[in-house]
Amino acid sequence: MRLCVYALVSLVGLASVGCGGSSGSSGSGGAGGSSPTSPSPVTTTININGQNGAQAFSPNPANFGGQVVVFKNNDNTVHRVILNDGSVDTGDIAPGATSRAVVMPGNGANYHCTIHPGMIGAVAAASGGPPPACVGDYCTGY
Ligand SMILES: [Cu+2]
Repeated sequence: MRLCVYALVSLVGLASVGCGGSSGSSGSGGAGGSSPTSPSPVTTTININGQNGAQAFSPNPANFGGQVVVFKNNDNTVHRVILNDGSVDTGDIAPGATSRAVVMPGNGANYHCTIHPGMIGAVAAASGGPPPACVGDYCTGY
């Protein structure tokens, strides 16, 4: 029994030495590999402040440096942001929550809240140019 335990301990010890070496290198490789290889994306936060038409979102229009946007719901009710062309949908954003990161079109976009269609906003082009002209529904806030 003691021999078995000793054998197990020594095996575990050997295994852990082996694992320690491999996991240490893979761990540092994973951590070190992900940060230098992928440049940290610029993420713009757009705050949801309530059902105030074109003032529902801030900043509006938003200038986003890297096309990646998150929506932070500062209101006390659920909102759901969708691009007017339907190409990006944040899903429900609970009060106090922040949406998943969504990638905006490079030429900017107009969006609205599917739950409160009077909440409208726009994001500027990645170049810093103005947002595209809003056409169709969801262009006039209330
Ligand atoms: Cu809403």
